[in-house]
Amino acid sequence: MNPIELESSFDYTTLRGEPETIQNKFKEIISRAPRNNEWTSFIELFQYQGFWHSPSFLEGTILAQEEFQPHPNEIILCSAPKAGTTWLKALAFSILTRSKNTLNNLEPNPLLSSTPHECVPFLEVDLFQKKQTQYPQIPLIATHLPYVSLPKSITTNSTCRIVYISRDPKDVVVSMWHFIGNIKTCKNNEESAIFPLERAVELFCEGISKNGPYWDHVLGYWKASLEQPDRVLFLKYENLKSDTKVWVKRLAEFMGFPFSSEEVIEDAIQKVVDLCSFENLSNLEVNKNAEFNLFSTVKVKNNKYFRKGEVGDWKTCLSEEDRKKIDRISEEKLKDSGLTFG
Ligand code: PAP
Repeated sequence: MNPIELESSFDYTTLRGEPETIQNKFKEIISRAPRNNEWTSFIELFQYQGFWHSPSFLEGTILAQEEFQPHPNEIILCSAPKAGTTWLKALAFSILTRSKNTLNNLEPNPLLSSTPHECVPFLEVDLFQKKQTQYPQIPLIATHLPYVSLPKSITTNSTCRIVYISRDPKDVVVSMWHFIGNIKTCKNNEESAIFPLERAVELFCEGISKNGPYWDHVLGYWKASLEQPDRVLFLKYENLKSDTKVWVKRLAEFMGFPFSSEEVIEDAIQKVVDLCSFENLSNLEVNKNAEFNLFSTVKVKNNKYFRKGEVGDWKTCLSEEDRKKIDRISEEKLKDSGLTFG
């Protein structure tokens, strides 16, 4: 792809810095970056600061690195793609916006009519686009950026908090393969022939996947959470699945919006859990049939973010060889870190 021909959907007119300088920086980076288009033939991945990005996300990343100024109370929801972003967005949004009335359906709840991705914008996608974010007054932003690439305004001298969600890489690669390959069932060999799962696993293990290498992404935030436990909360998708109430309570405390004793008596935590459950969200009309504009040129069907929502779905489609391969990398990469998956 010729970078000059990239059609930008970002709004350079509102920047503090010089638009041309930033655009030139982006073009310069993208013209020199290693690239790979095996996951999808229409979106190439470009390597930047050790991680792989699609061009639009990369342009937004450079804009965010130059321009983003977090609000002191901002909460940044971080994840590698397919690790639980949609769920975390829903939970954090409903924790922040909860009221007796919304939780008891006496007032409209935005999560019932908007997909979680419309409720919480992406730093490197939505903030610098021409479109308006839907709830600008709510101090929540999400990002797929690795810790090293977060704007310095977030990582240095800032009071904003970071919540990270990780997931077993075997489930991440399977989820990503379904999402990107647009393949309906992993047992259907005919469809998987479009882009074989085995090749997806190979690329993923080489570190070539959106925002990969996955293990480095996780480790960046894991280390940050050990160094600054008051600023960085590290969650696991699997724990959230098995002990949802416990972790939602912990998440609310970390975010500075703990459940009051009155709310606990009224079972508000369970109501947040139920509202954001896979079963509830995936059956809402908005998440079943609507679509949203990821970029001005790219529409995504909301139901693509709700596939199975299970722990261990990899067992239905990964070969024993691929399972061993991923587990071996996890063992090597996480050695001495104190972190395990699952
Ligand atoms: P994104 O990074 O592209 O936004 P993300 O939300 O991280 O995607 O990942 C989607 C996965 O989360 C899907 O997993 P699966 O393919 O293994 O099924 C999706 O089903 C799952 N998911 C979405 N919402 C929920 C939820 N409320 N509870 C549990 N899992 C969920």
